[in-house]
Amino acid sequence: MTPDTMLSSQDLIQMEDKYGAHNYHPLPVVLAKGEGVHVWDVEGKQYFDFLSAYSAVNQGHCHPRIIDALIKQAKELTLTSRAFHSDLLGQYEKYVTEYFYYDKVLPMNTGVEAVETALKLCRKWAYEKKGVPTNEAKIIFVSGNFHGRTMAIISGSVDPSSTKGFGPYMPGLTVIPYNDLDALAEALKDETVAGFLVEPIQGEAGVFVPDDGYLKKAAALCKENNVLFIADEVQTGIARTGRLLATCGNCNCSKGCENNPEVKPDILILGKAMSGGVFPVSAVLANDDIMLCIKPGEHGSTFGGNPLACAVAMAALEVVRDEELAKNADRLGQVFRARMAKLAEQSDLVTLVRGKGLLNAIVINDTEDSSTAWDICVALKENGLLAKPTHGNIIRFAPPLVINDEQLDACCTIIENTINTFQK
Ligand code: IF1
Repeated sequence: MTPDTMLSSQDLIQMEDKYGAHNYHPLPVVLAKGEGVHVWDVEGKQYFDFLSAYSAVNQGHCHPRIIDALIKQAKELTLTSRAFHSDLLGQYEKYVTEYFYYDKVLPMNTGVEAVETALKLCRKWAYEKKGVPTNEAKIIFVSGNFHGRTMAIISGSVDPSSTKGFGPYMPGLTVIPYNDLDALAEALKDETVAGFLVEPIQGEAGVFVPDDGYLKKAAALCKENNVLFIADEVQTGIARTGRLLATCGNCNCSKGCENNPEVKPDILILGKAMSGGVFPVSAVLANDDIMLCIKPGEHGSTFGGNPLACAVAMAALEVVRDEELAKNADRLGQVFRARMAKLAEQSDLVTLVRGKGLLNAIVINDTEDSSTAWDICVALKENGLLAKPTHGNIIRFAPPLVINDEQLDACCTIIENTINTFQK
């Protein structure tokens, strides 16, 4: 069956509607090609991609070095399962643990699988190392979180669109307010607490950046109470926030280092841009005293650590380092927020801009349930820029980190013109 290239966007949308589950409400655009910061629809119209597949395409669409690695490895060996060793797994594990400065990595595929893995690892550590009574370990989540859509993970969500109609929920998870150290200190008094799971910046909630020092102090409170600090960097990691990791300090180098992180998570969760959007690759990193609590046969997955994923991920991480994407995100993120701050001053539609690096959002001056943010995104699409609202009246802007000054300038102009001419 060869794809029919003569079908129109309308034909293809109708086909998805007829034959596909209705678990999404996409913007009315049908993409057929991607390269760098651009994507094209089936009619050949070009757009700037300002979502980057939710920060999976940090390296730009179809980065040649990553695609070459994919094609080369695909001709050799794609999957062995973990019943056998492969020639790439050990090399990948060495590369990734040296890149992020941890003893070991447990390779998985999707972000949520990595989060689930981190929770299982945390519980195992609690029983084997902390001495929490069996089946009593608790893990603290924060409100506004988004860690994926499996039953365990939604059990720690407070968002009805993630939880409604999917009960009963998994026990052992408690939820406290984000960016609230007093609430964390209170929750940590419970000696059965094993871990604290947090996004350094809450992406889906609307790009909420916590107060300066929150992560560092939260990590210190966890240490004082012998609780694991678990950072979900699936969306904020891999240079997106102007640092290699959002938990890094103020350095914006594009390589892992151990000398100045603001916070060194006990368990680090990565996904999305680990592969530059070319293949599902996620990872859980930890040091031996934690990682070795999981023994042979106790966890895994068919595709976890497959040779194709290893080859793609090493190429994708090389690109981040060689093209200094963290530095670029840091610098152009400041340019972007300055332009949007000016827009907020002069427009009654935009109340503020917030974010870090090239993970930013504007807040639209309307109620959560209004269609204004959505309508603005449809207008942006007409003007050649793709973005999507998160909750209600917040529009997230997250272009590929390979964007250059001219492209960013053109995109800011598109956003400004669209907002300034928009009629509710
Ligand atoms: C969808 C949201 C973003 C994540 C963090 C784990 C995961 C995600 C911080 C799970 C995934 C994706 C899921 C994707 C849309 C996107 C998303 F809108 F759903 F909430 F980015 F904000 N931790 N986020 O952001 O990773 O299993 O998806 O690989 O569900 O449509 P995953």
